[in-house]
Amino acid sequence: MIQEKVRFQPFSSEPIRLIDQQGRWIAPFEHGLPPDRLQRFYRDMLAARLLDEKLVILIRTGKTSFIAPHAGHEAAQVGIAHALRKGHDWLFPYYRDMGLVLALGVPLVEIFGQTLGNAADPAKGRQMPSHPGSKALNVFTVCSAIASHIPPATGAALSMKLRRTGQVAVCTFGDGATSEGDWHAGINFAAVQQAPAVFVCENNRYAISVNISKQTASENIAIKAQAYGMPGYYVDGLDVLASYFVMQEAIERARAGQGPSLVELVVHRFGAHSSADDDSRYRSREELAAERQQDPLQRYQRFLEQQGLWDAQWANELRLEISKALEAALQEALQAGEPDPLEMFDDVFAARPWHLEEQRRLVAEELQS
Ligand SMILES: Cc1ncc(C[n+]2csc(CCOP(=O)(O)OP(=O)(O)O)c2C)c(N)n1
Repeated sequence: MIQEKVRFQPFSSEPIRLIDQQGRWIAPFEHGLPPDRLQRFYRDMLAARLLDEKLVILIRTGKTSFIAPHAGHEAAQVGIAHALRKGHDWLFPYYRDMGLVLALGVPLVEIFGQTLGNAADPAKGRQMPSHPGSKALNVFTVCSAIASHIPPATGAALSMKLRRTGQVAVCTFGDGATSEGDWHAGINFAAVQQAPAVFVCENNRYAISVNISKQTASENIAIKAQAYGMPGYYVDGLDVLASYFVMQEAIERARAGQGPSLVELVVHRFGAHSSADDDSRYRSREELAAERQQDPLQRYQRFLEQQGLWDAQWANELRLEISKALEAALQEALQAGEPDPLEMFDDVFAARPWHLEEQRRLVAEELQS
């Protein structure tokens, strides 16, 4: 029964943490996870980091037009991905979740296709990069407008409840999104309806240049849940196992019909907000250097080392294997070529109305001349 598994207190004054900076397990319970699962967390975090590095190369070499770096969010994102039932539950992500969709199993070729906006993109190159989606894996396609996906996540969760599917809708967003009206409307309605949703804030304490101190006067984000009548968990999002176990508890709670939760995963944003931002104009390099000392990968590496599950050779081989997979997928995506320009008239409506037919014909003529 879910009650027997309850481990975490909502509204704690300190972030929930299971592994300390030195990599020691500090929780009052056994993690109980097999070695291959523990190593898998590391693998997925490393893959997320290497994907981020690859995206930086793609923007610097002009092969893509936009990126939203996710380095520093890996532990949170991998924790979320592992707590979901992949392909069964639904994920409503935001633009900084490339590490999350990768850990969830969205194929690298699709990720790069979307990044290049070419024919390898299942969404036909229509959106800007960092806007993935996957029908096969129940990943709701990212929309740029922050918090606009919160009411849809609530609606999907309500549908899951009414149809008794046993699914859960997990919805992620940044700290800036919590100031949007849609955020409040969606979360309130989910609580009123006791919908099986989990709302997850990847709090990196910046919304572009706006520091969290200018975003909210609340003690933290998790505490906002109190007003809506749902638990709010304040978690160290640089700790992959804390992120995983708290997410798992919130998801299972929702699945058992006990309603939604708000989970705040406190992370760092190591990169700029996006490729259109120069963060040195609003945060000091000293602040960033101090944050980099708390790299979530290194912390988890220390934990694995203490468990006898990490050595340099294994990690090097893993790095090589992932790098090769990234390069192979990128090459495959590059070879897909440009999408058919006439596809821009498809999917506006299920069927093309007369005026889109007309415009399509004019463009086709133009292309032929
Ligand atoms: C409704 C809306 N307003 C403004 C923007 C412009 N915008 C894009 S990202 C962003 C900051 C979001 O910050 P946060 O939610 O903290 O997420 P982070 O990027 O830090 O992960 C803003 C204001 C937008 N995309 N949508």
